[in-house]
Amino acid sequence: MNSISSAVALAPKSSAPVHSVQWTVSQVEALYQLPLMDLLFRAQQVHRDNFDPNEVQRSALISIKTGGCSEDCSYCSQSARYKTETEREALMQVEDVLAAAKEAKAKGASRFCMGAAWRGPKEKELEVVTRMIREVKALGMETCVTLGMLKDGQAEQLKEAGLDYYNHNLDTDADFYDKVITTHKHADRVDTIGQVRAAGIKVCSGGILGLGETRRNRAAMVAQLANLNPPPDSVPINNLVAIPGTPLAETEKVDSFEFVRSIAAARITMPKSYVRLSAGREAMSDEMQAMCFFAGANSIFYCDKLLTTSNAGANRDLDLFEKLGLRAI
Ligand code: SAM
Ligand code: DTB
Ligand code: SF4
Repeated sequence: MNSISSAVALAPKSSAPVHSVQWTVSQVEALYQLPLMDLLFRAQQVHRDNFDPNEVQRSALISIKTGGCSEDCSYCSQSARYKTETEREALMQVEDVLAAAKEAKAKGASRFCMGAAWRGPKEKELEVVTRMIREVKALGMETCVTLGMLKDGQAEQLKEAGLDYYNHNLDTDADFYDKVITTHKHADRVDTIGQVRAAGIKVCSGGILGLGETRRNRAAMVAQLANLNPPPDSVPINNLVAIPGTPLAETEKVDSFEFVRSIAAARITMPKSYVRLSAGREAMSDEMQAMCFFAGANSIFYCDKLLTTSNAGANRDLDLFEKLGLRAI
């Protein structure tokens, strides 16, 4: 058996109901272990079977509430526990968010994602966010918010306001989670994702690489995402942006090919999901980004700033898309 057919043989077993295709960690790890060219070829085949391979979706991102977060995520500039350059700011005004959405739409973004540095939203805060969602939606853009953990009934309020996507990352392997975050649990993340889905909102959930995790942890994270039932509609894969002052500021960077392999593993295990090449893109070469698109990434954050850190700007992206013959949507 050659390496591709042995990887095909490792494809997960499907059993009823329709969506319950389950991947074991070892099966995902076996994908990582393929020769790179075999892995890329297989990922590209899966990609072509499910998507136009020359199209990339663009989401703009804005921080509507920055800093002062109660949680202790060791990678985050916005945790109140670490001394970083990020200053705490109040929740933005609805009209300022709307102005930013209009600007993002004019630049070509199809989705507007609003992020808040909260453990979860309070009722009053959620009310303001629902107004933001209604106004952005009225522009004809898709809406996404990421507000932390939700309480009963909050996902329904967001749905009622017209929310399309809720971003809530699993972030890392369940078995590694407490090395990175102690103020909430991996199971809490899964619970919020369930609430979002039950309310009829599309799920955006992915993770971060470069937290000091092993390849086995990476494969486990990919399997845990793929085994959500069904897999997330959108899967952001972030490369750690090292933030001075956080516990992970000096963590060793993930090898570029390991990152590309992770994109390919996400593509193969979640064939119908949009895989977003997310944070960390500014530090990537054009060649590495091209390899990620070949491995099956078909979405990006398209804006000069992510939440608190800078992003590859729109002009660089448009130049790259032109060089690669990619169509931005
Ligand atoms: N507070 C909410 C939460 O944690 O879900 C929403 C905002 S939080 C900043 C959104 C996501 O950003 C995190 O789940 C994590 O994946 C990503 N993120 C945060 N800091 C990052 C960093 N320094 N590098 C890469 N990704 C990061
Ligand atoms: C996601 O997975 N990545 C985005 C978005 N969802 C909210 C956030 C990236 C944050 C990068 C670090 C910063 O700018 O603070
Ligand atoms: Fe807070 Fe989210 Fe940052 Fe964690 S990742 S500290 S929950 S803003």
